[in-house]
Amino acid sequence: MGPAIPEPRAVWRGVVETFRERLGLPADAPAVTLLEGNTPLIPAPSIAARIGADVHLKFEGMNPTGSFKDRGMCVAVSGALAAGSKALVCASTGNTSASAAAYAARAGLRCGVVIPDGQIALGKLAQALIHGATVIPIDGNFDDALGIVRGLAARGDATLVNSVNPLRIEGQKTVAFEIIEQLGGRAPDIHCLPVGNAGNITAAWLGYTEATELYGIDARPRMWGAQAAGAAPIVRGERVERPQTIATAIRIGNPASWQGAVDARDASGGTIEAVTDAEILAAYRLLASTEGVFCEPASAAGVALLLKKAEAGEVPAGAVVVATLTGHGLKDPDRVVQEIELPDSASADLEVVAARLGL
Ligand code: AN7
Repeated sequence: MGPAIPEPRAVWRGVVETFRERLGLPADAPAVTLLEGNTPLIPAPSIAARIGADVHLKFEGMNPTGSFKDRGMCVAVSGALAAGSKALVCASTGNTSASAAAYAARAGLRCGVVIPDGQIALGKLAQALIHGATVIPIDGNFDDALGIVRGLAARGDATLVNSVNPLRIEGQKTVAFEIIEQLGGRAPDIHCLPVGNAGNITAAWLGYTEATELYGIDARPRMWGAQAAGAAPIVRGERVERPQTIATAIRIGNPASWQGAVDARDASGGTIEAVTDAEILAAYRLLASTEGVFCEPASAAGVALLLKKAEAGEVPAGAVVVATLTGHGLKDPDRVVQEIELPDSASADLEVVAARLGL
């Protein structure tokens, strides 16, 4: 007899089955799942040492389609199936469309996607197309696209799966449950994350709020939201007609969950502030080069804000900080190619290679 095959260490059944009691789905809703969720909470010792706090990265880029959207999409698509819907629609800066397309393929539903032409990172567009979505690029921005799909959904033609669909928020709130479990039964002191359409900050805050009852914990984090300086309507207190930023995921001028973000900020004693593209890219590079974690530019915005506030002396010593990294770095190959220098070719010779390596 050979050695015994070990039991699986844990059986993860995905967001819908794990949290079904708390998601507001009809009891007979099927679970459409790609086993999303259960993403790692990765310690960030280098950033921690730099700012004198206990920093962890909730790497949502480890979800099946490479972003946090899967956490809410699985619930929204499960709900759409339960309701007898035949088609999904969404507007997107990229990740929502990738996720919607994948879950639609899984569920056997049609998926229509409306995007701002030329403003979607290549990896995300490729995902939407390979999963079989019908993609319509428009000569407008995300906010225009959202207006169009809201209109389609209102006509009853398809289920809207942007985060204005409450089931998206229900699914995304589960990130807070996982963080509390992964921190050993406590909430962080501070939770940093990027803010675009503002569904995610709304959802995370809802999760922490529910967790006070679910887990009997009495502390919720301060929510620190980061908007890109060229797309910072909540910071400025007014719509931005022509949002601009290299962080295309959060190039949004009129967030649908604006009020949810303001409520999360105020109820948590937190803040929503702007970071420049240069600050976003510095955090993006720092995460990759010192922590070994490669996220997409928008995902680095929360860390950029953390670094900025640490610089200003606004991060209490020893604070437990969680930063959500919302999407994987491979989503946006064009950006990373602009940030690196591609190496010249060398002859296939050991000595030449050794010399180039400085070995
Ligand atoms: C990587 O895909 O809005 O504040 O249409 O892709 O909940 O909008 C994406 C948003 C942060 C902002 N990080 O989250 C879309 C879309 C990444 C993102 C955000 C997005 P919200």
